Amino acid sequence: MHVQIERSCPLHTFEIVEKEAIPQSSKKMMGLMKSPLKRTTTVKALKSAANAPISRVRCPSLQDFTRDWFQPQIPVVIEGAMENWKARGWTIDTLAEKFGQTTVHIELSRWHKEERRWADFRDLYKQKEPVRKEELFIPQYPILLEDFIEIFLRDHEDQTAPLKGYLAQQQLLTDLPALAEGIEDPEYAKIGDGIYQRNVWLGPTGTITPLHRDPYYNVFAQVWGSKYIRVYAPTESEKLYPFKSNLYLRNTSEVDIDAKDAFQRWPDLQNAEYLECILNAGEMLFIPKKWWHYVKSREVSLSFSFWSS
Ligand SMILES: O=C(O)CCC(=O)C(=O)O
Repeated sequence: MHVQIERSCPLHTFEIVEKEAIPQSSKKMMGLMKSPLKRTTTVKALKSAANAPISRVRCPSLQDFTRDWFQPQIPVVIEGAMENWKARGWTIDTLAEKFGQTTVHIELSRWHKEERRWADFRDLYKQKEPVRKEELFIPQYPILLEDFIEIFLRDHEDQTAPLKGYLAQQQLLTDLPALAEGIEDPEYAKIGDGIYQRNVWLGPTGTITPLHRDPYYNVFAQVWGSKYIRVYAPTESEKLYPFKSNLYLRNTSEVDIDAKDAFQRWPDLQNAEYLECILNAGEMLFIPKKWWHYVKSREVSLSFSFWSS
């Protein structure tokens, strides 16, 4: 019988790769690259595996991560690198108990009947005059964390409820140092110019962050629950119908990935190659800078994203 010995990720024993270990020339090249895929072998791997699962590695050393994923700009799921995070043992009760009295800001969405999906940023900026009486989407609704948990997370699996709440992209780690004690900044997120922003994402089943891209590297850490994540390389941009008219939506695609008639509405979408994964609790996903991503929660979920430039 083959017995596989599980290796947890002793990051502190890794030899730290100094920033200068990435030669200036390749840094420059990375910036200039049109295609994020420079190494021929990788191009082949991705081409032949269009619409394929994102590769998985277990606790790569920083050198291996830098060489195989960071420098060539290829997404990868990293397993086993969050073993010591206290927050993995927390529940919504722990959060309510520790931080319940904190005012947080959530995204509040109503069901968008015409589009047959929850409203989001796309509707906020697209709203035409006269502005709807009934707002479809409120981006920063203030609420006590314990109320958010009671109203939107606890026993709240009813997908037909009139409102969905999502604590999305909040920088709570600065306001709540005790929350920051539950996690550790991933070494993988420090390779570029250092961590620029830490975001907290806490929400019920079925939250959707529509297809968009950020000007940062993202080490996206899934603490509880799981998420379906789909990513498209920057080379696919033209097939993804980025909003052109609105300044605020330039990093966002018009495409509704879940729409049954998506290929009729956005015909080039069917030619866009993507990679996908289910990101489980305890796993991190490296999303290279400017890669498009679409994220949907499959359970009550807590994630942290570490953006670096
Ligand atoms: O988890 C989500 O809903 C979205 C995450 C995301 O877009 C990000 O970290 O940049």
